Amino acid sequence: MRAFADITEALSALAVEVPSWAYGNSGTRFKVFGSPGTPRTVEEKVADAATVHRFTGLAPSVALHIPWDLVDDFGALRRNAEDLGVRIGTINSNTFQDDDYKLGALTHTDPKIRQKAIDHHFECIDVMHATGSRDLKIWLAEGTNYPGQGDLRARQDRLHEGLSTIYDRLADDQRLVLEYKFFEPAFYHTDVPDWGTSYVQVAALGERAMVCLDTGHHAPGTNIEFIVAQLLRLGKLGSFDFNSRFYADDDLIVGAADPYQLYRILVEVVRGGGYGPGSDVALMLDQCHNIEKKIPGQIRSVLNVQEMLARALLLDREALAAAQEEGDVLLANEIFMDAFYTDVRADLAHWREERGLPGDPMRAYVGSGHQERIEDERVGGTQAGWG
Ligand code: PSV
Ligand code: MN
Ligand code: MN
Repeated sequence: MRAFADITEALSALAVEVPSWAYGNSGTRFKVFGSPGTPRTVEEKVADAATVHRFTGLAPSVALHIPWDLVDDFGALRRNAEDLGVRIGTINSNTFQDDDYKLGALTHTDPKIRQKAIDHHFECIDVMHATGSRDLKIWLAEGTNYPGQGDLRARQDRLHEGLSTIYDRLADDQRLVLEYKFFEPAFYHTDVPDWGTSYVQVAALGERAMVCLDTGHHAPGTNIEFIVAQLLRLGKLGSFDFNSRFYADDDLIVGAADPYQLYRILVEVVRGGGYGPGSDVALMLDQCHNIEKKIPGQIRSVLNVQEMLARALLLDREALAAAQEEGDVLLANEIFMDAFYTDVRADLAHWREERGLPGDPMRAYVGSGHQERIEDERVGGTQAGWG
């Protein structure tokens, strides 16, 4: 196995984008619990993201969701973020909370509704210009509930047409990332259910259209690291939405349900050149904190990514490759597991302290009094966007 000293420089490249909606109140279909200290404005969500960055050094950008995060002046929001030491990252569109989209948005049979959905994406691109964002992330809640309800193939054609129109509107330094999800809110079929469909759709657009992989959007048992390897091989992995799940799209803290899976994914990211200088894969969180405090929930999340990344970087790739070449099944697996089982927490604490960060960001946050302060100051925080 490699020594921790060999990976300290590589570790410095880690940047995990946090979602603005992680700071709002969220819940399930059954209940949204309000929590004290919840942001009342977009500016306060950005401030919370900046707090996560201040304690960890790992979260330099925050993703916005439009229209949840609509403000009058995105230029001012951008400056405000920069003053706090972070920047505005991915802009997420939203075509899932408008009655007009009940039967589809970009795939709807009515051209007026399709145009409305396209116009919404144009508005998102305007926001990107003001915020300096690179990525437009599109997740479409489109699909059908009953066999026969829609023409599956015609819907793909309309999807292509809509995506092309949106893609053509992007500037040369902007990208479109298309997220897939195998079910929900539609239950019979989803128009972008899997990486293959997302790949086919973005490949038809051009070089700056990529796939977004949300770790919670697969059927149980799916080998996600294989998808990562394949998309990197094809040069089409644009971004991740990290979270963890036990059953469905649970949006729990990344690495909480299955840290080994996160390790396996990050091994493929590193192996495929998806991390570090020269890579433009965006590592993002897409999570909600329904019952736990939100800022420390996000701190825990970015630390989990860092911890599993450190283990992935510790993997002795040369020894692994040699064992694979030899066909030594057990040795190869042992080498792979050795890095996973390495407890890197003390080394990471030291690494942080050397960089002027708290060795234990979770305890430092609790000790800082910040949570009590925002709970006193903020009365009447808003929901994440749902419900
Ligand atoms: C959909 O389940 C999703 O993962 C998409 O990324 C959305 O933008 C996000 O959740 C927030 O609802
Ligand atoms: Mn997502
Ligand atoms: Mn999701």
